[in-house]
Amino acid sequence: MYTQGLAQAPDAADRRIEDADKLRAFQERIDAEERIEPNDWMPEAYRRTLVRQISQHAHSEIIGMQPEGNWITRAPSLRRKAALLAKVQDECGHGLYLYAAAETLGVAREEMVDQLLAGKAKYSSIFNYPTLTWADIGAIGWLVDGAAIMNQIPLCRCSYGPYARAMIRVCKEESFHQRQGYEIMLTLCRGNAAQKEMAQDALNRWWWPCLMMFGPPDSASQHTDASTKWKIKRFTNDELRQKFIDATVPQAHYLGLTVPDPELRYDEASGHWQHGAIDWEEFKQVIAGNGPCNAQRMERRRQTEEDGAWVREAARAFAEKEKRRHRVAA
Ligand code: FAQ
Repeated sequence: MYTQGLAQAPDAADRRIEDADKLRAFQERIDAEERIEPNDWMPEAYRRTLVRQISQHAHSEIIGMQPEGNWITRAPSLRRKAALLAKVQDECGHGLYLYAAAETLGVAREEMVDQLLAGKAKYSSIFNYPTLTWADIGAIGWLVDGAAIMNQIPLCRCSYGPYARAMIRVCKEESFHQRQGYEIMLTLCRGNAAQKEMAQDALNRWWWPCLMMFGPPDSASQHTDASTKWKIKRFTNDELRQKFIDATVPQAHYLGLTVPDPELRYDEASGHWQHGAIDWEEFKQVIAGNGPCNAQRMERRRQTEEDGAWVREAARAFAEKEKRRHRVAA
């Protein structure tokens, strides 16, 4: 027994040294701005963090089709309908690239989808708010896509190659979405008094939830430190939120709209717009499942999964048939 113990001890110590060496070499690659690729060694915590963030991101894109999908049949013109249809399809495509990026980390798409359907995986809080009027479609493009771009441009430089590359295309498409949203708002604001009021009402309802999209304040963010060290995140939640506010307030002024924050003021010294307090209790409630549309969004997603079962079955049967055909040919 004693001999066995002696034989094992150096092995364990050797493994620890080897792991420490690998960890050091990994961090050196990150610090040198090298990209980490799927077959490279990576610490388990880095892999887990990426799977968590990328899968949440993918789920957000997929659930995020619902609020706008709600208005496809009611778009006010053929031009608006075509643009909205294309936008919603783009969001679906983003979800698919992101699931594919997460799969390179060894997690199956089915597993990620199961976690979402079981209520174990998160998706962005913003998609739990209702789209009550056509102006909400303008506000989502302008503000939600605007916030998404602010968050995702730095992700194009994320240390994990497949995620960073997926983000490049996603950002290009989000930028078109943001412009189509702003153009809807501009049209409404140049319209009659009722249209302008509709635009103002949409801004009133979407402003604060959009600020929450960037995540909890830095003081309460659990993952920022590790994600920054690994260059997954390049900016903190509060830094990105501030960048979004600074970019968006002048756009609201150009539209002739009022940002629904009585404490908002421009600080000459710092060159930033200072904002009032965010209702973090509301944020907590929404991510805990108690937002205005959480139940509806999940029910719709589960129903869609059920309705699509025959498509997946047919695709699997076709793939099997093709595999057999190739085997026979070979
Ligand atoms: N909603 O420690 P942190 C879009 C969670 S895509 C729900 O700060 P982290 C396109 C967080 O997961 C929008 N949960 O976390 C579109 C964590 O919980 P966990 C989605 C949130 O990861 C437009 C906990 O709180 N974009 O809009 C939220 O360092 C129009 C502690 O937070 C992305 O996912 C939230 N808002 O920073 C589609 C971008 N915020 O996992 C359709 C990628 C935080 O421990 C129509 N993700 N949580 O259980 C990220 O950049 C980061 O994950 C953050 C959060 C910044 C969201």
